[in-house]
Amino acid sequence: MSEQLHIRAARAAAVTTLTFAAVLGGVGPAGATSPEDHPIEVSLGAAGIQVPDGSHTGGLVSFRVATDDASGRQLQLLRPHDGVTPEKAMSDLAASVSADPATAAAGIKAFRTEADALGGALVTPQVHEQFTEEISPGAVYLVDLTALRADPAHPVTKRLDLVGTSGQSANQARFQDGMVIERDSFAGPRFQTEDLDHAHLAYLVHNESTEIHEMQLRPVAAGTTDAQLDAYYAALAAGGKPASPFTGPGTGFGGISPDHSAAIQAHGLQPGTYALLCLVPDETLGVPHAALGMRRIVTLQ
Ligand SMILES: [Cu+2]
Repeated sequence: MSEQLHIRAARAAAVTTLTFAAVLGGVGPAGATSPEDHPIEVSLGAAGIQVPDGSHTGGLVSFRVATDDASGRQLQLLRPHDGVTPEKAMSDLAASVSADPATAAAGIKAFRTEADALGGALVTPQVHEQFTEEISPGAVYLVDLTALRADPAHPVTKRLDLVGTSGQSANQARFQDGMVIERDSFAGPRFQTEDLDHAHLAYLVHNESTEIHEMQLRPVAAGTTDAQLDAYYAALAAGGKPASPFTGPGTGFGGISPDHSAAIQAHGLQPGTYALLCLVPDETLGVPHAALGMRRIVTLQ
């Protein structure tokens, strides 16, 4: 199937799934405002994870994530499956961010079977990220993945109880201007993009792969090519210490489980050249998916 045909088929499948869910869930109250206009504001930093008090509803749920940490921070949202404790899921998530490939591979594989990864956000003081998806009522957990990497034994987390439902479903989300599909290929996991060309627009991210993936945008110098990015990863794989092509911390969307979709939008992201990367470890090899080819240079206006 050609890339364009494949993207159209994937979009149709995603829309069909979302429409079906909407029919089951009923139609939202007339005149209700979109959760995207009133996102749950999350801030990450040295003081932990801050979320406003008060009740939050399930259905179409939107988060806007910010940080005051100059090095940037990464938030991960998750929901353990029935019968799995949040402690168990978080301990395997902690293993997945280990620098040891065997530990990382076992950790991410166990985590995928124990919990739904519901996305997240990589943010800097300059770039806030908003993500919107359909989440049924119940408990979800926010995890500071940056803090988890630094101190796996002491997760910084926040439980959020989604009570009731807004009655709004994913197909009532705002129009998205393009799409990023995370998919498997014979050569390894890949990003497939459609109209990913503006820094400030909204995009639909859909994971049709069998593993968890994220979508980082790391700034690189203008004119950086895919061949240069490939050469960097080839040198790393060969055990070298190549000069980093990255000129700043990553922003973007955190890990989502297979068959999940979300709408994402960056606020404050500057036009420029970026490397689109997934640094989630491969379930077999434990190396980041980016090292297996899940990377691409994009230019955003
Ligand atoms: Cu990945």
